[in-house]
Amino acid sequence: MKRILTYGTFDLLHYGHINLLRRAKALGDYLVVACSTDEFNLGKGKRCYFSYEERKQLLESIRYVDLVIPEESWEQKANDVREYHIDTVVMGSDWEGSERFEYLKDLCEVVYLPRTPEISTTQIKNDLGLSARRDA
Ligand code: C2G
Repeated sequence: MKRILTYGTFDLLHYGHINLLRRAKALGDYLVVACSTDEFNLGKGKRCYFSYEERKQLLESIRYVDLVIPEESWEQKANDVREYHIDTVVMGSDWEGSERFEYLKDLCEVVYLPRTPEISTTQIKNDLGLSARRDA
């Protein structure tokens, strides 16, 4: 049983996210997705359109996803790899070479997959003239 782990915000879930999750799952048998909490995002100056609970619910409905856990800090990754017995951490290529992930190579395989071009949460928001959720 090869266990895969990936991290992300996954706001305004789109086909670029799905492409990443599908390819990540194809590398193993069990996919854990660490979804960033609203508090963690605020610390990064990010406000999501969907709350953590809403983003978690969307991720749990995806056939490739086996478990969703909260991403609450930059520092939790090594513990996640140990706690969930992870063989491979997978991220999109925008993270390639980042020290946020490279150090995990001492613990597990780290794989960067090509990003899906021409789609992003930011682009969707810009195209729709959205900033943050109106009733948030
Ligand atoms: N992604 C992709 N193609 C896109 C958009 C996103 O492959 N067109 C990938 C990203 O590379 C990432 C995942 O989908 O691996 C989730 O993307 P985001 O929700 O934008 O995640 P991010 O803000 O990069 O958060 O600790 C790491 C962070 O939680 C990552």
